Amino acid sequence: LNMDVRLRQALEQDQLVVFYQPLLDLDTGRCSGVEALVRWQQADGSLVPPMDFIPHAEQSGLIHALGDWVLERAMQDFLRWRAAGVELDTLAVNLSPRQFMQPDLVSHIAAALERWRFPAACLELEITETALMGQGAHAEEALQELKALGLRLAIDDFGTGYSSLAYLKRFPLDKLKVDQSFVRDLPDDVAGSEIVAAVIAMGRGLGLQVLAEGIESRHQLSFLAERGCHAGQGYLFSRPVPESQLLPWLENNK
Ligand code: G
Ligand code: G
Ligand code: MN
Ligand code: NA
Repeated sequence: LNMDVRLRQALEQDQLVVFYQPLLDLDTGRCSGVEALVRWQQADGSLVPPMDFIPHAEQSGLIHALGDWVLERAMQDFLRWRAAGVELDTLAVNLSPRQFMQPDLVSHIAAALERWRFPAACLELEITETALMGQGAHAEEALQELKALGLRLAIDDFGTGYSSLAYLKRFPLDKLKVDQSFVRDLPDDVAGSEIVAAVIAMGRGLGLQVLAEGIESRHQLSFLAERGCHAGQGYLFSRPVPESQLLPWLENNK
């Protein structure tokens, strides 16, 4: 069977699972939220990473159904944690370029918020720079409409896309997620360190929250915290974990 058919079946037969990776406030060390990251669970229990199927879903158009599924599953999980008394402010969900181009994206998201009575201020959509570019006025309009729903917007993989910085002035953004490629070699890599420090300063100056991705070591963490990075995410804190492991992790990391 080809990938497209198998993936369609996976969606229908509930073979996709959403993992969650904690987002940490670097000032307080507190977990402020999670990023939802989809995986495809095979019959033998093994997990196919999103890199191996998201591009196919993008090509076939299945990304719309898949994206809706991830969003709604993640919303339900998040509401369940909150009902259990866990204080989380942020559910971050990735939007692929094709999802972002979809003309009825805004009404889709609005309907999902409504359906689950989800607090819009807790939802953060992650969009890459590349997805925003080459869309003319559409990108700005779509972002304004999404903001009008009350949710938050983050630039994912910041610094790696094909874009100019001009969009930072025009678009109603809330957060920059500094790509892990800049964080990986901190603090030894001089160029990388300068770039990260400058991005943090620029983000702060623009009133944006700055989150560093891919934090794996204490050295990276202290470099980032000293330079005023607001938030972080990475294996140092936690890998993306299945739903069942998130509450125990939160309990152990209060
Ligand atoms: O999960 P990993 O940990 O391997 O994620 C790899 C990539 O897959 C990331 O770039 C992430 O943005 C993307 N990704 C993960 N989950 C989703 C999803 O639900 N929707 C979209 N569009 N991309 C996702
Ligand atoms: O959406 P985005 O492209 O930012 O996806 C984040 C990706 O980074 C996912 O594949 C996630 O599993 C991965 N990731 C998260 N934390 C770390 C980390 O500390 N190190 C590395 N190498 N990858 C990470
Ligand atoms: Mn992301
Ligand atoms: Na990223």
